[in-house]
Amino acid sequence: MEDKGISKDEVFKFLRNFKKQDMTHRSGRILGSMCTCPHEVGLKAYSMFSESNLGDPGLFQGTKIMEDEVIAMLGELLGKKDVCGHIITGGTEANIMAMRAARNSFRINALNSGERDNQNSSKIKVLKPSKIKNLEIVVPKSAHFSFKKAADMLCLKLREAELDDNYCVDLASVDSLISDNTVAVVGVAGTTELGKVDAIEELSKLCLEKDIFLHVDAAFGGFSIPFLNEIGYDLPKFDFSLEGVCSITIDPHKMGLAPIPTGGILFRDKSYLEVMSIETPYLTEDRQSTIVGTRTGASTAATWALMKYLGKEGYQKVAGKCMELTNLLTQGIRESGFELVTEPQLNIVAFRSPKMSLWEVADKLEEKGWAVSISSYPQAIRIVVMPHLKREHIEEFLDDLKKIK
Ligand code: 0PR
Repeated sequence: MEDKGISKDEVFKFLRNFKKQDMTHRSGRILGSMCTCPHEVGLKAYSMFSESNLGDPGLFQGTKIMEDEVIAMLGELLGKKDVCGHIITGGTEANIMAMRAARNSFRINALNSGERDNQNSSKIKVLKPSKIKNLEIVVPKSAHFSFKKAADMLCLKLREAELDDNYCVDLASVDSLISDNTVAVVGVAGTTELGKVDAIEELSKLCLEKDIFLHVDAAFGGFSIPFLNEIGYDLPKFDFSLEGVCSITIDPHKMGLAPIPTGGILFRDKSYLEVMSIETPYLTEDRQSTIVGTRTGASTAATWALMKYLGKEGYQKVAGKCMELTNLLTQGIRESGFELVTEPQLNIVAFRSPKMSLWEVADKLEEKGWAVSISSYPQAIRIVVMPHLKREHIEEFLDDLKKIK
C-alpha cells in the first residue's frame, strides 16, 4: 500500500483493466457456470442496502422484516409458508448449516433419551460434544462437495450412497448405509453435474420411518422445479409438502437471478435454528444461529425485490426458456454425432464424443472461446443452460461443435 492515495480516475482505470481480464456471462461464452447475469432490479436493491448488517438485526429492522418476508415467500414456494431460515452466502453455507442443525438436534435427542421435541425450546441443553461420537451423514455420490466441507468441519463421517442407472441416488444403497449414528440423509433436487432430481418422496418415507433428519439440496433446482411444474412439466416432488423433509437449500444466486452471494436455508421449524444458536451478549438480538456473524442485508433486499418484481410469471418464463434452449442444445448435440450421457431433467446437458477423448473435445471448444466444464461422474462435457444464454449463443456453439467433430 502506498503512503498517499491515487485519484479516483486512476483507481477506476485500474479497475477497468482488471475487469477486461474477466469473462462476462453476458458474452454467452460461459457455459459451465451455475451463476448468471444478476437482474438489474436485484442489483439496484443490493446497492441500496449495502450498509445493512443482518448480523445485528436490531439496527436494520426494515431489512430484518424483508428477510422474514423472503423466507416466508420461499417457504410458500416450497410447500410450507411458516418455515424458518436465513438468506446467506450460498449453497455451501446452507448445506453446512443444515448438517449442523441435524447433528445438534440428533445429540439433543440422544441426550434426552431419544425423545424428539421440536416444539419446546426450553428443553434445549448445553451439549457435551464428546458424549456422542462417530456421527455420520449419508449423501448421494452426486452430492456437491460442500458436504465434504460440512463433514470435515462438523466432525461427521461422510458415507456416499451409490447412484442408479439414471444417476439419481439409489434408495437401497442409502438404506444400507443408515446406522444408529446417522444424523442426516441428504437428497439433491438438481445435482451439480447432471441436474438430476433424486426420489425425495421415497427418501422422505425412509427418513420418517427411521426418524432421521432429511435435508434436500435444491440450491440449483429450488428456483426452477416449482415454476416448471406450474407450466406443465412433471418433475418429482422434493419440498416441505413431503413430511420427512426437515430442511432445504435454495440459492437465489443461481436460477433466482440474484447478485452473488445470495443463498437460502429453510428449516421446517424453529427448533432447528435454536439447536445451533449461540449467545451474542452485546448485540441487539441475544442469540445467533448463522455461521457467519456480520452478514449482508443486501442479498436479502435483492431477493425480496426480484421475487416481488418478477412474480411467479417472471420466474416461469426464465425457467421455461432455459428448458427450451436445453432441448435445442440436446437435439443439436445428437445431430452433430455426439452422445448425451443421460436425458436432462433440468437445464444441464452432459455429453461426450464417441471418437475423441474428453480432453480433446474440451480443448477444441476452449480454443474456440467456449468455457465449458467437465463432470466427474460420469466424465463428460457439461453445459449449464443458464438464463444468460440466448438462442444465438446455443446456435453458435452447435456450429462450432459440428466443426470439431
Ligand atoms: N449445492 C449444489 C447442488 C450446487 O450445485 C452447489 C454449487 C452448491 C450446493 C454450493 O453452492 P455455492 O457455490 O453457492 O456455495 N454449484 C456450482 C458448482 O460447484 C457452483 C458454481 C457456480 C461453480 C459458478 C462454478 C461457477 O462458475 O459447480
